[in-house]
Amino acid sequence: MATTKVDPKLNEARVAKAKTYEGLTSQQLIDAYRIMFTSRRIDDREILLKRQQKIFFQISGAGHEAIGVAAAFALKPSDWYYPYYRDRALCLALGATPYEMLLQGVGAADDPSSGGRQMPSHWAYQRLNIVTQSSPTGTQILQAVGCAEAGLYFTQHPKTTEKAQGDYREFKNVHFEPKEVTYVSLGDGTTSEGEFWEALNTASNRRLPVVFCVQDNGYAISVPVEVQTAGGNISRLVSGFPNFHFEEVDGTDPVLGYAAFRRAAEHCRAGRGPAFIHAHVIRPYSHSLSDDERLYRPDAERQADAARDPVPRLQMFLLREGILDEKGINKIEKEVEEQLQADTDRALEAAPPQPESIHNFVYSPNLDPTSAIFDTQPEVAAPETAADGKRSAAPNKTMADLINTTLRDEMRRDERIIIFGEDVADCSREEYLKQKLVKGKGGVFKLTASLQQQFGSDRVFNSPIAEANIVGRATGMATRGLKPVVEVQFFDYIWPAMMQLRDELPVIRWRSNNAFSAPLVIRVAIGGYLTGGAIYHSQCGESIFTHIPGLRVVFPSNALDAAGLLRTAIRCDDPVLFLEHKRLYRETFGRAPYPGPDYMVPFGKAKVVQPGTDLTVITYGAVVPRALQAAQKLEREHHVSVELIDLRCLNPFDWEAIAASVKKTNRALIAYEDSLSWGYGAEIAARIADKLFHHLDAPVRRVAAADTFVAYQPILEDAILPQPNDLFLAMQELAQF
Ligand SMILES: Cc1ncc(C[n+]2csc(CCOP(=O)(O)OP(=O)(O)O)c2C)c(N)n1
Ligand SMILES: [Mg+2]
Repeated sequence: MATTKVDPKLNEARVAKAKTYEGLTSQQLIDAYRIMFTSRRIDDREILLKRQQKIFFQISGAGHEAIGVAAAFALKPSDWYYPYYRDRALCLALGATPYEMLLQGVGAADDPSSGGRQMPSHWAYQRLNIVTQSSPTGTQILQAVGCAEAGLYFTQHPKTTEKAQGDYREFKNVHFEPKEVTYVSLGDGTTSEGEFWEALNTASNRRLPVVFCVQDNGYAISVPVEVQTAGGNISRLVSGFPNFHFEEVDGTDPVLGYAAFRRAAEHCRAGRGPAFIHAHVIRPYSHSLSDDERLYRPDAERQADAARDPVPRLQMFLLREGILDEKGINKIEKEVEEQLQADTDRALEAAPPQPESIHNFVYSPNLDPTSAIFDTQPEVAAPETAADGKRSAAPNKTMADLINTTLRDEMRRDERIIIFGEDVADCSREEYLKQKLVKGKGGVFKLTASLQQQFGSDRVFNSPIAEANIVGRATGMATRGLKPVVEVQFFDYIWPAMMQLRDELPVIRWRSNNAFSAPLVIRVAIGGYLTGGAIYHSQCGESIFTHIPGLRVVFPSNALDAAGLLRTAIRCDDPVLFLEHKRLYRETFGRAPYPGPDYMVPFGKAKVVQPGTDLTVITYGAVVPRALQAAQKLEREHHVSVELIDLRCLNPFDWEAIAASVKKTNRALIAYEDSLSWGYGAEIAARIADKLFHHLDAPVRRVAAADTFVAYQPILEDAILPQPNDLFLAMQELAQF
């Protein structure tokens, strides 16, 4: 409301004395009118500019103005906002300017929401706590839940908001307000998305201070509400969620909307739980400029809507109540028009972004996880003294042990770290632990064992079985400055989170031009060779994620690398997908002594597992020990010297190590566990063929799984996944080429 210009003279002359409307003063209603009228006229102006081809897209907030202004007036600037594209009036009321909105329309470098990267009406204003939004319907809702959880966490752990040196915290400013509320809005059609229900479930269960605002204009593009929503009314369907405050309101009336939001905010701030405001609004300008609603809505229906248009309605109200006369209205409208003309002229002159800037902010510009600060040596482990006084070498730990220890060390070091996921807690019913009735679980693979008992149930807890819920909430938390290290129980079940993983988490920094970021870690148990794992417990598929810019992807093959890379993942400033091969968790291969609490391996640095001169094998994960076995056999039986490279990190990957090796051996084989076609090795093979053609004495070869699924029967599994003998034969053939 800070930017709303109000003429003081107008004020004195026109404002009716102390009368208020559900707590709104006459002056606030005048302000509301100015904002709503401005909002509508920006839409009109953008439509004109689009027709003149001066901007490239338009999405209007027409018909939704009143509820947006009501929300902004009832909530606080220190609250958090996850709006959707119809929330133009909300953003104006919170302090965004028409000029800023027009900058996004023209795609200007100075567009504060995205620097010309996002369509108009994709709001993001860092200074106003308006968090970057995207285009997929509904992805904002779980993030808003995570945002609210972060606010509560900061309230309970205020010290965590302090800056710290040497990791992501150096660059992540945290601010919060006790009793803050998170606003999230969506359309009626968007309530059909599963993530909407996942968000309500968690907000309800954890009594989170989230105000859900469904702006129901009766349509989702051309699909009417009764087709989207069973029974045609979302309020009825959600009414069973406990701890909620519910409101169903005429969203074209700012006074009623304001009262509803006031009650909702009070409920949230009192810690009673979330609120749900179902606001009935209208959509007078079709879905977008690409849509003509006359194709599916008859005139009579459209006219009935028009009769409820919030802008003329508020104008009539002000006149009827004697708050403003015609002159007063005209004055406001004239001022708005003049300002908008000036803003438009200025926005049309604004410089576009530089083409060279396209790679800026795909990753953090502040902290480079490939750099030397993430390159430390393992501490030399002290030998153990046995009961008889004899000293022996420090015990070798499994990958599972060292991942657990790394999580423990980092949680001790950084109180912003929280862990959640399916079954990761020791025991959700804390009293069983306290009474020592149970030992605790700590993950289906026990990787998080006893962390809840050590760090408390607000830092380590179970999530519902809902992978989008895990990733979406974590994204909201990380946006606020927490460091979620969440677990997806099996790679095979990561897919419900795919919208968050492709369209949200890795894109947040880039699309907001570095105004927002969400560095977090997702640990995922991956891979086969399980003898009975079958289709749904054996999948790989890492290339699907290395294909996503903005997401770091790590895949260690041994205990020491897992510890070092996980620590880098946690301390770094980017989102990281940390892939843990289930078969390697407790393998004898690659065990190592505890490397100390600061051991780190930088991203994008391969490890030469075995140096060689005749042939380069590039691999990672569970294929590393298999390739090593094959290489050793080849050396023994045929005196072929294989250089074996373990990539360890897949994005970024160590091209220098590959190039140096292939230049030396002139032969390259890429081996990976995923099915052959379009797999991770395809990219490496293409690069070698492209960049090292003149160094090659043989074609680039690949060994990978068959292009089918992983079967249950071990005979089939063996035939499907790459085995040491397959690797041996391929190496032998390539060496002989
Ligand atoms: C996940 C997803 N599916 C489809 C779309 C295309 N789309 C954009 S808006 C929209 C309709 C949304 O309707 P509603 O939630 O009622 O919001 P309204 O536009 O009516 O305000 C659709 C289908 C999208 N953006 N995201
Ligand atoms: Mg709708």
